[in-house]
Amino acid sequence: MAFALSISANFFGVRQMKSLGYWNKLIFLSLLVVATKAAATPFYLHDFQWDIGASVPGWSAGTIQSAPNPDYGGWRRFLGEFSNAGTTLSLSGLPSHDAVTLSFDLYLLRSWDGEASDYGRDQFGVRADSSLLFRESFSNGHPAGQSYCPGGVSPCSPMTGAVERYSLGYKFGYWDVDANKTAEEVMDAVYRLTFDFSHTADSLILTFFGEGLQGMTPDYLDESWGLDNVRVTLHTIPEPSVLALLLIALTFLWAARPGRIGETVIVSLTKPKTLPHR
Ligand SMILES: [Ca+2]
Ligand SMILES: [Ca+2]
Repeated sequence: MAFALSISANFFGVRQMKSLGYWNKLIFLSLLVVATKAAATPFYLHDFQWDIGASVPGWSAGTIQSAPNPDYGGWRRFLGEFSNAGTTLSLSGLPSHDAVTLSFDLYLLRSWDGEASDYGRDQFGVRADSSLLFRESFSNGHPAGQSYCPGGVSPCSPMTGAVERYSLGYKFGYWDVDANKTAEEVMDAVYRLTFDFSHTADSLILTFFGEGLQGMTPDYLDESWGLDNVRVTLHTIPEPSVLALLLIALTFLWAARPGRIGETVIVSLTKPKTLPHR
């Protein structure tokens, strides 16, 4: 038995929308779907604008730091500073979900050497539970470049893909690295990273780590990193009923395409056809 659905192009006020044009309506609906995902409430969100030196619940290491340069909104604080050991964020009690979006700002401080064979490779990575999400080298100036080259060929120039360069105010001195350079100079970059991955468990451990870093001693601050604006958002694949509603909406838009206003449409799973409105 064929399933038939009859709708009118006048339904849902399509006459009021027709001035938008068919493709504009389709784009509008698509944007609505995307916006629904974008507007999802984060399960975890932290900007680390806390008191300097404070630890943050859920994180295995790191304390609140304040960058030497202020941000336009006040003093820029973040979680850091880390070397190779890094830190983990442990989340539990996650509601039902099918996928996760993780995003954060990565602060790379001082002399990251990227692909250099002498002082590198200097890499940053992320794991979700036991799965490796990301591991790339970064250069804050070393001409060997870096492997993180979004949309380009690796290796690429230092700081490729950074959203900020020399903005945080962290200085590096060439005390015993290069006798020709004695002055300190600002050397830092900020990257905005986002990862989408499948995940259904009710707990999640996110591991952030460094590799190949010289590290820091009290008298020699070489290269380190920090995290800011960490956001974890959970997503659920739409239920079949939601997909059915979307199918009806798309069918409605098809019916409302230019020249079809006022017609009645018969949708059949076995033999789709249209009938003129009478
Ligand atoms: Ca912050
Ligand atoms: Ca290094």
